[in-house]
Amino acid sequence: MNPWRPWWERYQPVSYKLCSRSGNESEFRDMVTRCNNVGVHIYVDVVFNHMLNSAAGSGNRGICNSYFNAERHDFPSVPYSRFDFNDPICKTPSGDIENYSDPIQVRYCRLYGLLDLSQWKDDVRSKIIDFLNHLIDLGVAGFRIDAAKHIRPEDINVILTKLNNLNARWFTKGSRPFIYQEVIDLGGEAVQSSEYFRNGRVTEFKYGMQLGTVLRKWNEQKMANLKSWGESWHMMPSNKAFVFVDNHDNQRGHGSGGSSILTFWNPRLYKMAVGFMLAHPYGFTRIMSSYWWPKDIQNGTDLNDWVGPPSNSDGSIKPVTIYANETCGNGWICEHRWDEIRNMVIFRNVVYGEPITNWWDNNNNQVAFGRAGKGFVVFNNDDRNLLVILPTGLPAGVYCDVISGRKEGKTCTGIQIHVAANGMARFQINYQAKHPFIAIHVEARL
Ligand code: LM2
Ligand code: CA
Repeated sequence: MNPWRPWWERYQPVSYKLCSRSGNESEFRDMVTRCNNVGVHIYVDVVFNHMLNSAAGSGNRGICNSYFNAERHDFPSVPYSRFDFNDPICKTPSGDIENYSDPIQVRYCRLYGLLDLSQWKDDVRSKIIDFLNHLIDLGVAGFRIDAAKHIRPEDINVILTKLNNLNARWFTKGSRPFIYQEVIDLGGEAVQSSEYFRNGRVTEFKYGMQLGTVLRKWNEQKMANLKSWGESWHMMPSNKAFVFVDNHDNQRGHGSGGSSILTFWNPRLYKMAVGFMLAHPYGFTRIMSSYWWPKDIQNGTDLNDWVGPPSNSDGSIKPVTIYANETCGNGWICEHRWDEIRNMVIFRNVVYGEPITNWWDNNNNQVAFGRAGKGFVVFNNDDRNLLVILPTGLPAGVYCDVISGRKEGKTCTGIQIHVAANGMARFQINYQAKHPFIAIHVEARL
């Protein structure tokens, strides 16, 4: 393939066999079992809007050696044939989506030339349902529905109603799969996120774009403006929103979001953005975990935006090295293991369900807020030091800042914050600090 083994080959399926260069079905089953046994749930990125590119030719090039013939629309491993695709319905000259103001094109034409499946047909639906139910039976907890904008919400709905309950070996009887649909809606197109609300959560792409803009201080934005963060920033209702600072597409210039998106390449601002996201109650949050690639920006685009995960010369993926300090190596970034991010995930769980209280800002880029007596955060994204005494709403005590360190038994490896009997505490953040923010919560009290 040209380019060689791009990461996006995964978005061009030729079968629903569970086998990729990440492993085979028994390895997948083993992973799901081991993860579920320690309380880590797995959500599968499922691609059923399309198969591979119409110009991909024919052969047995799939990782599982499945035969396909793109020109004849023949995928015997599923099986799908010519009658299972939308070509007769799409009316554009190219057969591709040409105009996003026309919902018919968006749903029934080819996204980047990818052969577009007819999810309105029972035959196609039943193949998709069998595929998803197989994953559910193996123990997965839910799905990311790739390219949901290009599938009618009513077709997704029919598929979802036919899904099995989650595997009772790990989940409460009667549990339903968690669904998040990938719909890129920045406004101004025919298809809108709200059409998908009844099916589950929907990706809110404005979130990372706007938060990146604020932290970069572009368009005269400042963190103080985040006081109203949420629906009033033209974002969907919090209980529908699936939010993230970056994803596998927009961290490398694909998908949507553009240059304001923050990623691990900009770790200081990135940690602040992820920290803010996890501290703030809006939406259902996802954190990214990445691999390194040889980014090569020429005239504003990355020539290596296709490069897949760290691999050997035969294409096999390199294992994740885990160092003594629990971070990753061998090309794996593992943002989810960075102390500040991991500790903010704990923060989010500790303050879950509590509203924002005690908002403070300096009318610029120094802000602070609490979560109703469970936690408190302070950010300094100004070019000047911060020194304030603020009401935190927290019970009196000595707290360990989980950004500069962590609580280990009765001691704190980072900064200690003294909350007085009246809830007041003194915060100092040097603007040149490695991580210019502080987070304390009731589970990190000394
Ligand atoms: C998604 N959401 O709706 C994924 O988040 C995104 O990563 C997928 O695109 C997309 N849908 C289709 O599943 C990726 C990648 C594209 C890539 C496609 C198909 O962002 O760049 O397109 O997967 O592999 C590639 C080439 C493109 C070519 C296409 C078809 O980059 O130039 O278009 O394959 O051969 C002719
Ligand atoms: Ca479609």
